[in-house]
Amino acid sequence: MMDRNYQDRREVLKMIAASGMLPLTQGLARARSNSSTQSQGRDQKTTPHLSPVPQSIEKQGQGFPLPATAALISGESTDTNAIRELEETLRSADVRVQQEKSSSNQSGSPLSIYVGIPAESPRVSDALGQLDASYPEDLQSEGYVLATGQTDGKKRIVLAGSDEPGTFYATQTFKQLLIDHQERPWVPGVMIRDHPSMTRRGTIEGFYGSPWSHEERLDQLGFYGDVKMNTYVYAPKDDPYHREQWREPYPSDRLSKIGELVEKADRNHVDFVFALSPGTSICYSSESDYQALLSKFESLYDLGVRAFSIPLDDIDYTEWNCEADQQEYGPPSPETAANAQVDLLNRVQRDFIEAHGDIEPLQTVPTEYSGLERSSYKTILEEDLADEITVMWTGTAVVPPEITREEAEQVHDLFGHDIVLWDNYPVNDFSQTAGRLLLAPYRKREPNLSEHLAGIVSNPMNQAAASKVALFTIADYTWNDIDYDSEQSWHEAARYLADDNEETVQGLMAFFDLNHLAPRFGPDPWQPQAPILSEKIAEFWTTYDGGEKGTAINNLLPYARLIARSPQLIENGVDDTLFIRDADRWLEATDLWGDALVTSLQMLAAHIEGDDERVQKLRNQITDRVDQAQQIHSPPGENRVEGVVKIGDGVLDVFIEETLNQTGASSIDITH
Ligand code: LTM
Repeated sequence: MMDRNYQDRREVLKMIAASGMLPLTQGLARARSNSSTQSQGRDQKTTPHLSPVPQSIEKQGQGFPLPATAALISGESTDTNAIRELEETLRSADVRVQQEKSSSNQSGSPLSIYVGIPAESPRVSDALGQLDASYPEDLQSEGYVLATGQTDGKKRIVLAGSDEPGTFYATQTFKQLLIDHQERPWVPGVMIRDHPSMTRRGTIEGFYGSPWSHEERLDQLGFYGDVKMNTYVYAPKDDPYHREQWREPYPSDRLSKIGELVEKADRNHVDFVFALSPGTSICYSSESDYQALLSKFESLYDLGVRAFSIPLDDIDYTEWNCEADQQEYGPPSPETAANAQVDLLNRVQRDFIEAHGDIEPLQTVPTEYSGLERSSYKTILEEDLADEITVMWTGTAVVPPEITREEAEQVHDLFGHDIVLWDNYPVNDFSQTAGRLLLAPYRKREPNLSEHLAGIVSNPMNQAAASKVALFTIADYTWNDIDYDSEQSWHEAARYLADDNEETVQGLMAFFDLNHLAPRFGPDPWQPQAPILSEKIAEFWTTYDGGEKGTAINNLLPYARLIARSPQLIENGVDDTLFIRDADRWLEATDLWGDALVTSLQMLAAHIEGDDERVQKLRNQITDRVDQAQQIHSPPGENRVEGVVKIGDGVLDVFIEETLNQTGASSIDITH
């Protein structure tokens, strides 16, 4: 086992930033992601922001400024994606790169960067030794060691992966490591040993409503590379070729688009998992149905897909789709459905997955996909489903209030198979989510679920780019579920979107807070609305009711102004055009609600001064803004359930209503 370093990694990062640094004068264009996020006008980056948080970081020496030239030494078999990422990072930092293969002699460059798998590249292994960086023999798959330092007057950077994805992830971390310095970017002196807590980390496009566009999917796959997610399950409920017309082959234009996705996924070390949901109409005992399923899978195999899923969620197992199944399995029931499903899944695992020999084990979503109650359906899966098949589970409910380690252990025992959590967050396809963007961080998942879960895939919103806020934090959790800090991760998500521009980060955080509510199937959300604003409002009333009315107003006013300015800050500071497009109507509503909030405080001030005329004018302005905000609907055709756009509902509107009630004889109901 690798030695775990339980020091607070963020403290180490601060120490790294503080050590040996000269005053900062000049920014550098941060080497950016391969997703569409490209920001301008970022502030000085004086501390590395490493997200996901690595398992172990140690400070090692002072670091050094990145020279203008560097020798890049890679092995013959070094991952080309890692090399591409590294070259891009170096190019953005104005470093001229001289390529060297392992066999050639050492160059005279002031900096040598070694990249590859030590077991395959002796020079990578030697360079680790020169930096006194031990490489754990048992480093897990997708793990890496990143070491920087100077010995014998020579600067060295080593990016050593346990495998190709590990090497790629080392380059992603290196990209985040560089900080701003006087003339040149600064390479902090570090020794990072890292690996993921969970094997599967990613998303399942498994919602109802408008599927993601091709552009959105390509953008997502680049983003997953940035945040070290490795799984994208293609399962959009409303793609007819995935579910209702599952037997029909994809038309060639659609197939070629999927081919592009597979390629982009490969470039980012993401497994493109193709899912087919035949459950609404399949006749389990029909050979022609089985062959239709197989030939659909084969057509995807030919495109390069090497991971498959058969989700059987949201189907009726109290009826068969054909008479032949009644003959074969008996009257419809959960048990006979389980038998038929097991036959299908095992046959695909054996005849397709194992026959090819280069495909990952099959994944499935059972019809009973939530809860922890024993049932004969689950017992049949536990006993008869081929051992290799991975089972997805959504938690104690379709949208669970939390997930504990004990529950994770129970579900593993219940199904007796590898369990991947299909987490229905931040999906917004059910009625309680109408009019909402869900922008809270990932919370209420106990640390160390990785002890019992093989992974987590998030079911995101129809709004792909807006889902990046939650997904960023889920990536952080799944990579390192012991050290995960939801608040910190949430800020890092804002920083990622804002490209480190602090004002934009502030605007985003205010906006995220107003879209924090995460509903369940029922009246009680599992994450509350606007916790930051709620706290500020509670403080406001304590001070106001304590008789310090002016102080209360002055204390809240700056935050109210930040809310009112946040749409502009975001539109100017976030270069991810897909995010801006997704958030467009919510930004428009925030503009109006923010203005109403500021005006409500001005109205209270006028009321205290006894300026009744101004109070009336401001009252009218508030009701006008609120009326306008309540006309804004979620984009037509996007979500399964549409509605008036919700912004800070239950907090912001209630506060404004209370201020109106303070200043007028008649009470007005303006709540959402
Ligand atoms: O959660 C599962 C396994 N299936 C469906 C999803 O397709 C849907 O997006 C979510 C949220 O409404 N609920 C489901 O039951």
